[in-house]
Amino acid sequence: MSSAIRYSKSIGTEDFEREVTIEGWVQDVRALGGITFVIVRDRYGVVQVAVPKKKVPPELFAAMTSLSRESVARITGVVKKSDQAKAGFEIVPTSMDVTSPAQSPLPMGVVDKVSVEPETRFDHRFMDLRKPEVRAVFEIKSIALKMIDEYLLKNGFVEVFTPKIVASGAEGGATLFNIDYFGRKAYLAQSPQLYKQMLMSTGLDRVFEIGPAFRAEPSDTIRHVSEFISFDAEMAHISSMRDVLDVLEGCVQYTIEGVAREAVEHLTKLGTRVRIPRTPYPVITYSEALEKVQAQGMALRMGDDLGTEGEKALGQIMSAEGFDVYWIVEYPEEAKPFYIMEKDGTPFSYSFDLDYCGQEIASGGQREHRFDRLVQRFEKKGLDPEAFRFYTNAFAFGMPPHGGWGLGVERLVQKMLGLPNIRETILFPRDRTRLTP
Ligand code: AMO
Repeated sequence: MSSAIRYSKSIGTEDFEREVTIEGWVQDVRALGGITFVIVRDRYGVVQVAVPKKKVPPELFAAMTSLSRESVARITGVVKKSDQAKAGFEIVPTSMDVTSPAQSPLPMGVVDKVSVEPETRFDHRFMDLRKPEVRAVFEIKSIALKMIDEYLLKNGFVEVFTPKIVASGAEGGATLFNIDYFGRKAYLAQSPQLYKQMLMSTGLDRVFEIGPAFRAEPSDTIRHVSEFISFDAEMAHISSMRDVLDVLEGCVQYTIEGVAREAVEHLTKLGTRVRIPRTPYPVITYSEALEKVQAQGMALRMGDDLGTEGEKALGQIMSAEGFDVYWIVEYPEEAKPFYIMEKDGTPFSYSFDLDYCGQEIASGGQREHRFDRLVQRFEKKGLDPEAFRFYTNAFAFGMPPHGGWGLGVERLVQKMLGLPNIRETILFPRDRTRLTP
């Protein structure tokens, strides 16, 4: 806000009997005859403006009484102590300017108690976001991203940006979005996988990227969208996959603790608290996870994806043991992409998922850094290594052992705040049916 305009939360007892100017959305107008109350909302809260008919000019009284809801008004007035107003004060106006009138009827209510269909909310997201509890999620998401940055920069990581228009996918053909690149076939990046790995051969040995990732997800679920923010990292010169787990565990814990500490105001608006996960995060192998969910009666076989239901069942088992966040490691090699290192002599791989209350939030692993073995893995997966020459080249001329992860930022925020649907953590979600707003 400009220095002349005050936020609701900045006004206090020291302002009593002084003149201030506020600007915000007209949340409510209550005309009681001799006095009109106008509730003005800004980013941080609301201010009650009291307009006594006898004490203000008639034109001002008439203008304030006929304000339409959700108009933006700039109001100058004197701050008066008030025991009736929630904030302990109210403003008696001396002038008012409607900086942007709102048409009526409104496409949806902002403070009405009636519940609005999700589709209506997302169709009019600008209006939906006027609700403090809806907006609070994005204040919290921003704090979470700051925590991630802080932790990684402290730990020697360099922030990088890799192309989002790419020539080949890394996460399977099924979820690629095709684009026409000057007559050539190209795709929207599903993940920075190939690029962050190539950087490991350069000397930039710890990198991270927080940016959009695109997946043509065919299914409508509460945890899949077609555009999400992926927090990726890659680190070289590792001794084992455990080095990677340590950094990601440190980062996730730092982020959750940081949000619990620094986002209190926004968490209160949302009516929630963040539970601090117990550390160290327990490590269970895929085989153990499978046994645990099989014991609950789920018909999963070795090699099967745990799936939404399996992850949920495991979440309940782990939470009963006091753990909200836990590792699942060593998935079958068959289920993992070409870039994951095999655990020789077993059908498993050096891979992991990080699950938070029954939902995968990150996956990663140690990568196959040996050129010959990488080529074999391409062949095993039925992929042509030549098509990935730009990537495999980086392995033919000196590539240190390395590993990393991709974490869905929205899934982390969703789980941290206990939100029912990932879309609540995205300003303008993209899914199979939604391309606007
Ligand atoms: P993966 O495909 O498991 O791994 O994705 C990593 C994380 O990204 C999030 N995510 C999604 N979030 C919302 N909507 C989606 N459609 C969606 N798809 C994925 C999840 C998931 O855990 N390259 C590897 C990572 C690596 O090995 O470094 C990868 O992309 O939270």
